Amino acid sequence: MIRFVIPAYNEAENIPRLLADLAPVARNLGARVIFVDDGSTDGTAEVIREHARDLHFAIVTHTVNRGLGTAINTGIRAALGESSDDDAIVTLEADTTSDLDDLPKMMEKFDAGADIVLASVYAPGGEIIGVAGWRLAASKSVSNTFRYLGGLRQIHTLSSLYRVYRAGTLRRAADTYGYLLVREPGFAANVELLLKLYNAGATVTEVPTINDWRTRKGVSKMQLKPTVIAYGRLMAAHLVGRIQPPPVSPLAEATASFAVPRALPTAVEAAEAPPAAVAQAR
Ligand SMILES: Nc1nc2c(ncn2[C@@H]2O[C@H](COP(=O)(O)OP(=O)(O)O)[C@@H](O)[C@H]2O)c(=O)[nH]1
Ligand SMILES: [Mg+2]
Repeated sequence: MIRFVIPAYNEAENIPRLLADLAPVARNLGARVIFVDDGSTDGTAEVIREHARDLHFAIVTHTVNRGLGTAINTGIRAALGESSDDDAIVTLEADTTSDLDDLPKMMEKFDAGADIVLASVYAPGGEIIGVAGWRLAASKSVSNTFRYLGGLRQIHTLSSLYRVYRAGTLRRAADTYGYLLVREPGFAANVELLLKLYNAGATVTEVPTINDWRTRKGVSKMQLKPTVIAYGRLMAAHLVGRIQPPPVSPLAEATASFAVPRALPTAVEAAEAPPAAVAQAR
Protein backbone atom coordinates (compact mmCIF):
# COMPACT_ATOMS: atom_id res chain seq x y z
CA MET A 1 0.00 0.00 0.00
CA ILE A 2 1.08 3.57 -0.67
CA ARG A 3 0.75 6.38 1.85
CA PHE A 4 1.36 9.95 0.78
CA VAL A 5 2.75 12.24 3.48
CA ILE A 6 2.24 15.91 2.67
CA PRO A 7 3.63 18.62 4.94
CA ALA A 8 1.66 21.81 4.43
CA TYR A 9 2.17 25.25 5.85
CA ASN A 10 -0.19 27.98 4.69
CA GLU A 11 -0.94 26.25 1.40
CA ALA A 12 -4.69 27.04 1.25
CA GLU A 13 -4.39 28.54 -2.23
CA ASN A 14 -2.51 25.53 -3.63
CA ILE A 15 -4.57 22.74 -2.02
CA PRO A 16 -7.49 22.79 -4.51
CA ARG A 17 -5.18 22.13 -7.46
CA LEU A 18 -3.06 19.68 -5.48
CA LEU A 19 -6.13 17.64 -4.62
CA ALA A 20 -7.60 17.89 -8.12
CA ASP A 21 -4.35 16.30 -9.41
CA LEU A 22 -3.77 13.90 -6.53
CA ALA A 23 -7.27 12.57 -5.82
CA PRO A 24 -7.63 10.46 -9.02
CA VAL A 25 -4.07 9.13 -8.64
CA ALA A 26 -4.60 8.22 -4.98
CA ARG A 27 -7.96 6.63 -5.75
CA ASN A 28 -6.50 4.51 -8.56
CA LEU A 29 -3.69 3.34 -6.32
CA GLY A 30 -5.97 2.75 -3.33
CA ALA A 31 -3.58 5.06 -1.48
CA ARG A 32 -3.99 6.91 1.78
CA VAL A 33 -3.07 10.59 2.13
CA ILE A 34 -1.70 11.99 5.40
CA PHE A 35 -1.39 15.77 5.63
CA VAL A 36 0.65 17.47 8.32
CA ASP A 37 -0.86 20.90 8.84
CA ASP A 38 1.98 22.70 10.55
CA GLY A 39 0.25 25.51 12.41
CA SER A 40 -1.19 27.09 9.26
CA THR A 41 -3.09 30.31 9.83
CA ASP A 42 -4.76 30.51 6.42
CA GLY A 43 -7.33 27.72 6.82
CA THR A 44 -5.25 25.03 5.05
CA ALA A 45 -6.97 22.21 7.00
CA GLU A 46 -10.49 23.46 6.13
CA VAL A 47 -9.58 23.69 2.45
CA ILE A 48 -8.21 20.12 2.59
CA ARG A 49 -11.46 18.85 4.15
CA GLU A 50 -13.51 20.75 1.58
CA HIS A 51 -11.63 19.37 -1.44
CA ALA A 52 -10.61 15.88 -0.28
CA ARG A 53 -14.18 14.50 -0.43
CA ASP A 54 -14.04 10.69 -0.72
CA LEU A 55 -10.25 10.52 -0.45
CA HIS A 56 -8.90 8.19 2.27
CA PHE A 57 -7.10 10.93 4.17
CA ALA A 58 -6.03 12.15 7.61
CA ILE A 59 -4.81 15.51 8.86
CA VAL A 60 -2.24 15.55 11.65
CA THR A 61 -2.02 18.98 13.21
CA HIS A 62 0.73 20.95 14.91
CA THR A 63 -0.94 23.72 16.85
CA VAL A 64 1.96 26.07 16.10
CA ASN A 65 4.36 26.17 13.15
CA ARG A 66 7.26 23.84 13.95
CA GLY A 67 9.04 23.65 10.62
CA LEU A 68 9.29 21.33 7.65
CA GLY A 69 11.67 18.82 9.30
CA THR A 70 9.46 18.45 12.35
CA ALA A 71 6.44 18.02 10.07
CA ILE A 72 8.24 15.33 8.04
CA ASN A 73 9.08 13.53 11.28
CA THR A 74 5.46 13.71 12.47
CA GLY A 75 4.10 12.59 9.10
CA ILE A 76 6.53 9.68 8.72
CA ARG A 77 5.74 8.41 12.22
CA ALA A 78 2.00 8.65 11.57
CA ALA A 79 2.43 6.71 8.31
CA LEU A 80 4.73 4.11 9.93
CA GLY A 81 2.11 3.45 12.60
CA GLU A 82 -0.19 2.01 9.94
CA SER A 83 2.33 0.60 7.41
CA SER A 84 3.86 -2.82 6.92
CA ASP A 85 7.54 -3.00 6.03
CA ASP A 86 7.16 -3.33 2.26
CA ASP A 87 4.66 -0.48 1.95
CA ALA A 88 5.69 2.76 0.27
CA ILE A 89 5.67 6.14 1.99
CA VAL A 90 5.70 8.98 -0.53
CA THR A 91 6.55 12.48 0.68
CA LEU A 92 5.14 15.17 -1.55
CA GLU A 93 5.10 18.97 -1.77
CA ALA A 94 1.79 20.64 -0.98
CA ASP A 95 2.46 23.48 -3.43
CA THR A 96 1.74 21.43 -6.61
CA THR A 97 5.40 21.37 -7.73
CA SER A 98 5.82 17.58 -7.36
CA ASP A 99 4.97 16.07 -10.75
CA LEU A 100 2.67 13.10 -10.17
CA ASP A 101 3.39 11.85 -13.71
CA ASP A 102 6.81 10.76 -12.37
CA LEU A 103 5.25 8.49 -9.75
CA PRO A 104 4.87 5.35 -11.94
CA LYS A 105 8.57 5.47 -12.83
CA MET A 106 9.47 6.00 -9.19
CA MET A 107 7.26 3.10 -8.09
CA GLU A 108 8.80 0.88 -10.76
CA LYS A 109 12.23 1.40 -9.18
CA PHE A 110 10.75 0.91 -5.71
CA ASP A 111 9.13 -2.36 -6.79
CA ALA A 112 12.47 -3.44 -8.28
CA GLY A 113 13.96 -3.18 -4.78
CA ALA A 114 15.22 0.38 -4.20
CA ASP A 115 14.67 1.53 -0.61
CA ILE A 116 14.50 5.21 -1.54
CA VAL A 117 13.60 6.71 -4.91
CA LEU A 118 14.09 10.46 -5.33
CA ALA A 119 12.59 12.78 -7.89
CA SER A 120 15.70 14.58 -9.07
CA VAL A 121 15.72 17.97 -10.76
CA TYR A 122 19.51 17.97 -11.19
CA ALA A 123 19.75 14.49 -12.75
CA PRO A 124 20.35 14.43 -16.52
CA GLY A 125 16.91 15.05 -18.06
CA GLY A 126 15.65 16.93 -14.99
CA GLU A 127 15.01 20.67 -14.72
CA ILE A 128 13.61 23.43 -12.51
CA ILE A 129 11.62 26.10 -14.29
CA GLY A 130 10.78 29.50 -12.81
CA VAL A 131 13.35 29.71 -10.01
CA ALA A 132 15.64 32.70 -9.39
CA GLY A 133 19.19 32.04 -10.62
CA TRP A 134 20.79 32.65 -7.20
CA ARG A 135 18.46 30.18 -5.52
CA LEU A 136 19.11 27.53 -8.11
CA ALA A 137 22.88 27.96 -7.74
CA ALA A 138 22.65 27.81 -3.92
CA SER A 139 20.43 24.73 -3.97
CA LYS A 140 22.64 22.96 -6.48
CA SER A 141 25.76 23.68 -4.43
CA VAL A 142 24.08 22.21 -1.31
CA SER A 143 23.32 19.00 -3.22
CA ASN A 144 26.82 18.85 -4.69
CA THR A 145 28.56 19.49 -1.35
CA PHE A 146 26.66 16.73 0.42
CA ARG A 147 26.97 14.39 -2.57
CA TYR A 148 30.73 14.43 -2.30
CA LEU A 149 30.90 14.72 1.48
CA GLY A 150 28.34 11.99 2.08
CA GLY A 151 29.53 9.59 -0.62
CA LEU A 152 26.29 9.78 -2.60
CA ARG A 153 27.93 10.82 -5.85
CA GLN A 154 25.60 8.88 -8.12
CA ILE A 155 22.59 10.90 -6.86
CA HIS A 156 22.19 14.45 -8.15
CA THR A 157 19.54 16.03 -5.88
CA LEU A 158 19.78 15.52 -2.13
CA SER A 159 17.43 18.20 -0.84
CA SER A 160 14.20 17.20 -2.58
CA LEU A 161 11.04 16.41 -0.63
CA TYR A 162 9.36 14.32 -3.34
CA ARG A 163 10.54 10.78 -2.57
CA VAL A 164 9.37 7.19 -2.17
CA TYR A 165 10.64 5.46 0.98
CA ARG A 166 10.36 1.80 1.93
CA ALA A 167 8.50 1.77 5.26
CA GLY A 168 10.72 -0.98 6.72
CA THR A 169 13.83 1.10 6.06
CA LEU A 170 12.27 4.10 7.80
CA ARG A 171 11.08 1.90 10.67
CA ARG A 172 14.58 0.54 11.32
CA ALA A 173 15.89 4.09 11.13
CA ALA A 174 13.26 5.26 13.62
CA ASP A 175 14.18 2.34 15.92
CA THR A 176 17.86 3.25 15.61
CA TYR A 177 17.73 7.02 16.00
CA GLY A 178 14.58 7.38 18.13
CA TYR A 179 13.65 11.02 18.52
CA LEU A 180 16.91 12.02 16.86
CA LEU A 181 15.85 10.56 13.49
CA VAL A 182 15.09 13.99 12.07
CA ARG A 183 16.86 16.52 14.25
CA GLU A 184 16.80 19.37 11.79
CA PRO A 185 13.52 21.25 12.24
CA GLY A 186 13.65 22.98 8.85
CA PHE A 187 14.44 22.32 5.22
CA ALA A 188 17.85 20.67 5.90
CA ALA A 189 15.91 17.66 7.25
CA ASN A 190 15.56 16.16 3.78
CA VAL A 191 19.34 15.93 3.37
CA GLU A 192 19.75 14.75 6.98
CA LEU A 193 17.30 11.87 6.59
CA LEU A 194 18.75 10.80 3.26
CA LEU A 195 22.33 10.75 4.62
CA LYS A 196 21.27 8.77 7.68
CA LEU A 197 19.50 6.13 5.59
CA TYR A 198 22.26 5.96 2.97
CA ASN A 199 25.00 5.65 5.58
CA ALA A 200 23.11 2.72 7.03
CA GLY A 201 23.11 0.88 3.71
CA ALA A 202 19.74 1.84 2.19
CA THR A 203 19.72 1.62 -1.60
CA VAL A 204 19.03 5.02 -3.14
CA THR A 205 18.12 5.78 -6.73
CA GLU A 206 16.59 8.69 -8.63
CA VAL A 207 14.23 9.55 -11.45
CA PRO A 208 14.78 12.81 -13.36
CA THR A 209 11.94 15.27 -12.85
CA ILE A 210 10.92 18.66 -14.17
CA ASN A 211 9.67 21.06 -11.49
CA ASP A 212 7.65 23.92 -12.82
CA TRP A 213 7.40 26.53 -10.08
CA ARG A 214 5.37 28.91 -12.24
CA THR A 215 2.15 27.06 -11.51
CA ARG A 216 2.28 27.26 -7.73
CA LYS A 217 0.64 30.13 -5.88
CA GLY A 218 2.32 32.18 -3.16
CA VAL A 219 6.02 32.25 -2.31
CA SER A 220 8.54 29.69 -1.07
CA LYS A 221 8.40 29.13 2.69
CA MET A 222 12.13 28.51 2.83
CA GLN A 223 13.95 31.05 4.98
CA LEU A 224 17.48 31.54 3.80
CA LYS A 225 19.43 32.28 6.99
CA PRO A 226 18.20 29.42 9.22
CA THR A 227 18.52 27.03 6.29
CA VAL A 228 22.15 27.99 5.60
CA ILE A 229 22.98 27.65 9.32
CA ALA A 230 21.23 24.26 9.40
CA TYR A 231 23.27 22.95 6.47
CA GLY A 232 26.45 24.05 8.29
CA ARG A 233 25.27 22.20 11.42
CA LEU A 234 24.47 19.11 9.35
CA MET A 235 27.88 19.15 7.74
CA ALA A 236 29.53 19.40 11.17
CA ALA A 237 27.36 16.52 12.44
CA HIS A 238 28.41 14.44 9.46
CA LEU A 239 32.09 15.20 9.97
CA VAL A 240 32.03 14.25 13.66
CA GLY A 241 30.12 11.03 12.99
CA ARG A 242 26.67 11.93 14.32
CA ILE A 243 24.96 10.98 11.06
CA GLN A 244 26.26 7.41 10.94
CA PRO A 245 24.18 4.82 12.79
CA PRO A 246 25.76 3.14 15.82
CA PRO A 247 27.46 -0.13 14.71
CA VAL A 248 25.06 -2.22 16.76
CA SER A 249 21.59 -0.94 15.93
CA PRO A 250 18.48 -2.07 14.02
CA LEU A 251 19.75 -0.23 10.93
CA ALA A 252 23.30 -1.51 11.07
CA GLU A 253 22.09 -5.03 11.74
CA ALA A 254 20.07 -5.14 8.54
CA THR A 255 23.18 -4.61 6.46
CA ALA A 256 25.95 -6.02 8.68
CA SER A 257 27.99 -8.92 7.32
CA PHE A 258 28.07 -10.48 10.77
CA ALA A 259 25.05 -11.49 12.78
CA VAL A 260 24.55 -9.87 16.16
CA PRO A 261 23.34 -12.61 18.56
CA ARG A 262 19.60 -12.17 19.06
CA ALA A 263 19.76 -13.12 22.73
CA LEU A 264 22.93 -12.44 24.67
CA PRO A 265 23.49 -14.89 27.58
CA THR A 266 22.26 -13.60 30.90
CA ALA A 267 24.85 -12.98 33.63
CA VAL A 268 23.83 -16.23 35.41
CA GLU A 269 24.11 -18.35 32.25
CA ALA A 270 27.48 -16.80 31.43
CA ALA A 271 28.76 -17.53 34.96
CA GLU A 272 27.51 -21.15 34.82
CA ALA A 273 29.19 -21.89 31.50
CA PRO A 274 32.94 -21.32 31.80
CA PRO A 275 34.79 -20.60 28.56
CA ALA A 276 35.84 -23.77 26.70
CA ALA A 277 39.55 -23.20 27.29
CA VAL A 278 39.08 -22.95 31.08
CA ALA A 279 36.87 -26.06 31.14
CA GLN A 280 39.55 -28.09 29.29
CA ALA A 281 42.34 -26.96 31.64
CA ARG A 282 40.60 -28.59 34.65
N1 LIG B 1 4.73 21.35 7.73
C1 LIG B 1 5.45 22.34 7.22
N2 LIG B 1 5.57 22.36 5.92
C2 LIG B 1 6.26 23.36 5.43
C3 LIG B 1 6.88 24.38 6.18
N3 LIG B 1 7.48 25.18 5.36
C4 LIG B 1 7.23 24.66 4.15
N4 LIG B 1 6.50 23.59 4.21
C5 LIG B 1 5.98 22.72 3.14
O1 LIG B 1 7.09 22.08 2.57
C6 LIG B 1 6.96 22.08 1.17
C7 LIG B 1 8.12 22.84 0.61
O2 LIG B 1 8.01 24.19 0.92
P1 LIG B 1 8.12 25.30 -0.19
O3 LIG B 1 7.70 26.60 0.38
O4 LIG B 1 7.41 24.84 -1.42
O5 LIG B 1 9.68 25.33 -0.43
P2 LIG B 1 10.46 25.24 -1.79
O6 LIG B 1 9.83 24.14 -2.58
O7 LIG B 1 11.87 24.93 -1.41
O8 LIG B 1 10.27 26.59 -2.37
C8 LIG B 1 5.59 22.68 0.88
O9 LIG B 1 4.68 21.62 0.79
C9 LIG B 1 5.30 23.52 2.10
O10 LIG B 1 3.93 23.65 2.38
C10 LIG B 1 6.73 24.34 7.57
O11 LIG B 1 7.21 25.19 8.33
N5 LIG B 1 6.02 23.29 8.04
MG1 LIG C 1 7.93 23.85 -3.14
